[in-house]
Amino acid sequence: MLQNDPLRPTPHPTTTPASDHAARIAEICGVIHHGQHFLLTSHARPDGDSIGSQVAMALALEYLGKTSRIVNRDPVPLAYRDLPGVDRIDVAPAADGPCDALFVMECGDLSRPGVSGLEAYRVVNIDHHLGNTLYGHVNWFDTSAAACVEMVIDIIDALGVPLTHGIATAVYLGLVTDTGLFRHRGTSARSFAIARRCVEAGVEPSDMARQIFDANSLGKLRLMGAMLDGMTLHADGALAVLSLDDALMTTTGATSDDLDGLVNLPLSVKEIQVVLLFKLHEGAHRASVRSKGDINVRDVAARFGGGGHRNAAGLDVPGTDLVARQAVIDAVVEAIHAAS
Ligand SMILES: [Mn+2]
Repeated sequence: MLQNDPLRPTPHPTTTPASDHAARIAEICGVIHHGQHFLLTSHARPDGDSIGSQVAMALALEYLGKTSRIVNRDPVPLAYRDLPGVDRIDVAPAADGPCDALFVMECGDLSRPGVSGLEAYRVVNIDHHLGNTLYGHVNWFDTSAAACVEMVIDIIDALGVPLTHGIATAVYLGLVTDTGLFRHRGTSARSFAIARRCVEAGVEPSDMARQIFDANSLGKLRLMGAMLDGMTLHADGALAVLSLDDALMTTTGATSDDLDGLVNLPLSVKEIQVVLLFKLHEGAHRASVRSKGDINVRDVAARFGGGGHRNAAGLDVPGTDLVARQAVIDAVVEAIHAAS
């Protein structure tokens, strides 16, 4: 590749140029071939893509005769616990012991896992979120990937590891959860090609969908009802605001496991373009934002020190009172107006 080619477009500063992807994959394969024992981690409050990426990678390493340990700060969401390989995830506050490299999947920076001791290791950073700080000794960053597992399967292919049923299941988990069953922006021909390969490797789409998406607890259903009951509309009905707190969770019998995906509920209404969910939970005041189309909620989150994707982001609310909430609501309304 011609580094100094004047005709070569200047890449986005936080995006691996398309021509570098093969080089990054080769670099990662080199790290794997030269090592024997690896650590893997991903972000706190793991989702399907972080679980799928870690398990797929661990199973590929195992196929190559390598050993690995997955360390996560928070437990695997209930709906994913019975999937193959998921039982190898250790929930621990710190990573320790020797390893040849630490794979950090799906994390914009090294604080996202919420696991201590990570700085001590040779870090391989694999991520598809805008805003990655390009930390680590090796980093591969691809915002065109709809899910981190789309990157992991490229590594697995480059390693020459076959798509076993276990790996295919983990990849499919990441794919269907991060694309919202192939509905979210970023879903591409690449996503469907990978899905096809997973199905050819024995994944049953209807069984997986039932296991992953029809696995709610009664507490979650009750929490949904209570939250929707308290929903308010703003920006002429384009913005729905939901909120929950520990008291509501106790009344409804919901647990932390039940919070996943709740923010998306109002998006099924045609007129609603953005959903803002305030969560006053376990002493933290967080907000999740989801949007449709061109409404950029990542930029809104960034104004409050948060991050994410254009259509899905999160932030820490700067205070627990209504004034703090209103500041976030105002910023979202501004983003709605900017996009219209
Ligand atoms: Mn992801």
